[in-house]
Amino acid sequence: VQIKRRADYKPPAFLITTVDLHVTLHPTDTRVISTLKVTRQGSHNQPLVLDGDNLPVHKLLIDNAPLAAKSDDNDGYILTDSSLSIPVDKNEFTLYIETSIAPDNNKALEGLYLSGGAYCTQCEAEGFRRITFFLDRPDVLSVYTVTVVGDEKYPMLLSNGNPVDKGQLSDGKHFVKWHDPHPKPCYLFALVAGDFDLLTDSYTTMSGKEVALELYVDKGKKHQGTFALESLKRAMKWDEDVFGLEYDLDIYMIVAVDFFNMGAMENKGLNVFNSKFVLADQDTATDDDFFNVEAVIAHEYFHNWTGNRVTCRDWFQLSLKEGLTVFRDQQFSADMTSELSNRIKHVRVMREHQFSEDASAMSHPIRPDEVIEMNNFYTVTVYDKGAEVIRMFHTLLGVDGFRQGMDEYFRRHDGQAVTCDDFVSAMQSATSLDLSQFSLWYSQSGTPVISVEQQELENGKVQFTLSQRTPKTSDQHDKQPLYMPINIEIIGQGGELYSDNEGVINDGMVILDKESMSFTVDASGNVLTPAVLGNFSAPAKVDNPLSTESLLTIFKHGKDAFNRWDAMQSIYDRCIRELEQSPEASIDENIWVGIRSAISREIDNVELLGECLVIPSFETLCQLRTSVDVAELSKARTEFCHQFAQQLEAALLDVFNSIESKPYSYEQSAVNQRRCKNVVLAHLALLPQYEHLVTEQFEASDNMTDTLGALRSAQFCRKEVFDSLMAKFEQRYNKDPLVLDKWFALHATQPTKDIFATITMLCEHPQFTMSNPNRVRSVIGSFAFYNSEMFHALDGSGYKFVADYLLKLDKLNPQVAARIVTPLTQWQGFASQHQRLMKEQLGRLLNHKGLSKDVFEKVSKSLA
Ligand code: B3K
Ligand code: ZN
Repeated sequence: VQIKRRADYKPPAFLITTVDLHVTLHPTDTRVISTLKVTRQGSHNQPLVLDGDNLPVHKLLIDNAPLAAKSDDNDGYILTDSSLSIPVDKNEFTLYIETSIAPDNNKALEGLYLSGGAYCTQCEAEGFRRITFFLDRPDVLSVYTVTVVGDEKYPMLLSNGNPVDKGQLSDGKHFVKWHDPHPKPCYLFALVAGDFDLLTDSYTTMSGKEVALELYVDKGKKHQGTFALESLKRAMKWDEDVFGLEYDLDIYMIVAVDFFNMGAMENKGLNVFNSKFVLADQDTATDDDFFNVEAVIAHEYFHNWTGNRVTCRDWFQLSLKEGLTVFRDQQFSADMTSELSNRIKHVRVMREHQFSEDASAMSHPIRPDEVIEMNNFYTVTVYDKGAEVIRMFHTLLGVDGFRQGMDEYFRRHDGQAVTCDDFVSAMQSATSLDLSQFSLWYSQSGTPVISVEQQELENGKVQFTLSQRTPKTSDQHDKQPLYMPINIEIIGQGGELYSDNEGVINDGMVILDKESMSFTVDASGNVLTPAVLGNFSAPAKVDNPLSTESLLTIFKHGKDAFNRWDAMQSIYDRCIRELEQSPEASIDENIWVGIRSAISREIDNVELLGECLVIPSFETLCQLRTSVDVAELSKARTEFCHQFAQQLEAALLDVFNSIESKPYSYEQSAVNQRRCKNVVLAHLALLPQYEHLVTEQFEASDNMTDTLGALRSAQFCRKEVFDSLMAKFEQRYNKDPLVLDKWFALHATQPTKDIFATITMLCEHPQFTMSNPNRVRSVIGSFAFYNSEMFHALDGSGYKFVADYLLKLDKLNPQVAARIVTPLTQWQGFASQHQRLMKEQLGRLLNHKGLSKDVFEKVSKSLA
């Protein structure tokens, strides 16, 4: 295997200015003819070396002159399983290449493949080389003209840009020709052929241009597409309002397919989506699903500017488009739904998944330096931490400064393939702050820890010291101090806010740019509570040893709703720690008193209350501990949940009863109510006397949110109750795989001893197939990521089960296998008995002959 390094970047030796593709579809013999206009860059006499992944050459012409393969007596092309080297001395020429592929045998879902009877493509990051020979790198931009030929079975033949011609062919086939005037890298190429239901609409842009909107879904699913289409229009409007960015083609198409490795793909003018992020109606989609559909539709749309118009120079720069686009979709979602729940949602992702990535052997900066398989770097670090870095620009520059920086970015780089440094430099032009230290966020990996100390001085002064330290990571040992905006509130017992004597706190924010900094506050005898890193103003951990009293003060008086939620989370964490130390302990009555009064005070603020009543997930708790013994931590968490339900029974019941069920609508106030009610139901379900609430909600529900809420709660009820509701659910949704995925996942996350029998049963379910990533993720992925107790069972059976499965899956779909191997590679946080067993399975994987480079990269790093 070959390691690619960011430092080795070289500009392309040739450019391809235009591409003419002619694709005649066939399941096992699709013919691809490409005609490329090639120009040499600079003066050199290197051959033209194209990428091509196991492709044959049927015919090759240079300016119409045939070229044969190299032989002893002629200087022809050299074909390997990954490249095609063409000796040529012209500076400008037309290259004609005929090749062929077999979409029906393509189970890796990269390149051109068949998804449930429709042809579709996925080219990012390096899939175009599985379709035809090309300079498969993002800094080669070309204008595409594509002719798609197919039988009548596929009435819809789509590609990027605008349709310019179509017609019938003599052999019963037909064709459509597409032209995309915007030069693009080949990873944005797409082709789709199939028979779909079509939803159409239109959008008038801010300059009055009419854009046709087309959404293609499986036959019979038309009614489930309206929400996605409405979301698209909201996203188009938002990008005009907030960033002044307008759409640039006459048509915008979205196709939903069932077989897809990730969420969606932003191909120019022709997005291809996992149907999970398109189809939604009240009977089949939860509020979270609706949220995700809107967020992903927006994300892909926003890529049209941040990704397509301005793209990446090389794949190490991925966060240039992904971090920025995630930030944009987060801002959009916050505007469409609610700022608070959005922030909490995204911070949970950081704390559960990004922090664990940083603590593992896959730790990398948001701009990685070394890559074996690029697909392994579509990570929470590049995406979500990347978005947090953009958020810090936004914090530091302010709304207007950020907008100015963005305008400058587009002014300088529209139509180019650029780097993260180019982005920083555009931002730099919009601020008087010096961003050079800040840009360390791009190159330094790891999660910084901010420590807070408080020291009483004479004459009633208190000195606060903030210090930062980034623990070394597997990829980097030496760490430097980062430039961090830190939101801070200094709160007195009665809720009064204090300011500092030195004036380092500005607008509730301090800049920490050294190892440590101090400031003093006149406390005049008062107890002060510092709430630090409000709103998660930097992607860091905080070590702020506060008393329960102080945490309750933050909850009671904090200005920032996020801080209030966070204080509650710390209280729960602290209680769970106590139970870890002494399992028989009962939690201090004062805490229950505090929570009870919090509940009664906030009973009308269902949004905050709902979030505050969520106990931190097992995964989040792991990130706050070292050498986790899974059984011990689970036991303590479960014990805390039981005490929580018992101690707060009356208060929880009050909340439950105060929220009346209304007919379903997806609007924020209703979403908040359902959320809060379902959180409370899950607590009450731990008490046998409330089992009936669960079954009643299940029976009465008119929407998937409440139905699934009831099912989740039923996980805590008697087994008979759970089983019978699950059976009813399966019967009702037997024909809908996307809904069944929820059912699969609930089964796979049950912490029961017979889990392997259950999973085997799930894998034999008529709706299950290993070739569909959504199914695999819902069964095997859910088990590995979220069934911590059984995955980490100390007889090693969970680890072995996952490894066994991955060995089979890897042959079919390496990308998905490499995703699911993640929990196994994150052994660093666990106790030694876990580590040994996890490494044993990683060793088995590593020794396996024919392992994909996707899985190899993660497993070998993990064992290094
Ligand atoms: N850019 C794609 C992700 C491609 C993943 C390739 N393995 C979707 C997105 O981030 O919008
Ligand atoms: Zn993206």
